[in-house]
Amino acid sequence: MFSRILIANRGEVALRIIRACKELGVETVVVYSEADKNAGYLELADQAICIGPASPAESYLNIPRIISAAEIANVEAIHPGYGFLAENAHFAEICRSCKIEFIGPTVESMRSLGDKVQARKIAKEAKIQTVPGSKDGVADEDEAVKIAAKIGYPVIIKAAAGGGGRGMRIAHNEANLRSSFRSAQSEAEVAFKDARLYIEKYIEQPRHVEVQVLADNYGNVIHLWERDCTIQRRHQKLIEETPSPAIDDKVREEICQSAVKLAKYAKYTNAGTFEFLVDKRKKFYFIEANTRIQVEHPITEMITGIDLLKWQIKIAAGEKLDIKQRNVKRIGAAIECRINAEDPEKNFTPSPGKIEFFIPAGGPNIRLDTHVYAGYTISPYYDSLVGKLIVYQSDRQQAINTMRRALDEFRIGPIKTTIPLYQEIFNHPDFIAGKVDTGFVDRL
Ligand code: MV4
Repeated sequence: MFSRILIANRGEVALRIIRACKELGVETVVVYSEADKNAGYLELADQAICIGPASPAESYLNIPRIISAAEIANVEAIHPGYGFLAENAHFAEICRSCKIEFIGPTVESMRSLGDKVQARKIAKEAKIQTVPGSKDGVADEDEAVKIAAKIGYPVIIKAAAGGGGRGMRIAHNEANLRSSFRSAQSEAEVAFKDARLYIEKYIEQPRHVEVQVLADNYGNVIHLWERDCTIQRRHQKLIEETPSPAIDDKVREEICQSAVKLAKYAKYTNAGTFEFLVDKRKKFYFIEANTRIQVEHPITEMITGIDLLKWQIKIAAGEKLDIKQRNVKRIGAAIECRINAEDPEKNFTPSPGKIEFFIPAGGPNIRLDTHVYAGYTISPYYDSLVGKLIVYQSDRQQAINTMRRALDEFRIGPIKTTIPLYQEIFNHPDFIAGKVDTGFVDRL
């Protein structure tokens, strides 16, 4: 096992990594920006190194500064958390060329699966169902029109380097497709410096179901069941739950086996997630892979009893995955609400500032992953995640009841949070019935 690692991240995930390391007996070095200098979790790390100003480009995204901190602190590995540099293959390559282990998959996996056109190709080769669409990238409008004529409208244009819905367009006819293609291309070029696009048949009112996997360096791959992340707004997930209320055990087994097959075919290592869309007829299609630990990982931990962060670090340190698939049990149901410092009454405008009162939810079956407390100031420089409220119960209905109680207990102010929105959702008949699609929050 490593004796010391560096955490190249901030906020709740930095704290989550510190917690895993404490239990593993690994020393932690956390880097921070000037905006985070008073953050409480800095006290819990063995060492904290300021790497620059608030602006991510000058701190959490600044590779030379992070590598310098790692060299000075003499760490054996870097954990990137999620966001920032977590899926940056160039960063992983630099870490490894400096003889610092990057806690994540190989550079090759990050490059191939990080490119969505490439990921689609790999999935097809592995005989995993993908959404009908272009075989490769689409060079120009005319080619897009040809493919759309073949698969039928509506189609969705996506960026090969895509993320967060940028460069994504839905087209209902040829004229529509031509103009959307051009605007998607320039958007992708600006956002990712990569204008490559591909197209897929547009799946109406899909559900987003993703499968968690763990894979070691010796070819052992297991899945840890699925998470349903259908409740989103503008491509930001709000609520995640497991098991998915949208699929039965037969589909669950098939989708989880597909993820394992794909991970094995791609020679994937470390923790990863394979995302699928599920249509109204319960057919599922692979859409993309996430080569990082995800925000919503705790719900999987709660139903399986497996600590994903600890396994991520153990695998990176070269340990063998000693959990057999048949021993990955699934007990009950878990739900997570991402509590954001945003005002749901004012179109989710960010609500940064000092937290004057903070009364956490507690009691049986509740987990609260947060780095904040009364007196903490939410910075306007970073995402507005205040914490993740997670409940686990014997079944979905009990979990909903526990979440309602937790949301009722949880008091944060005077900053605005998304708690009132969740109170509404957890009393909404469609959510309670598990009958929602990706348009649910917008309609609400
Ligand atoms: C789609 C789709 C419909 N058909 N692909 C959105 C983010 C990206 N990860 C994939 N996304 C979608 N891809 C096809 N072929 C609809 C979406 C989509 C979506 C997916 C899951 C959850 C919320 C969503 C909100 C809007 C669009």
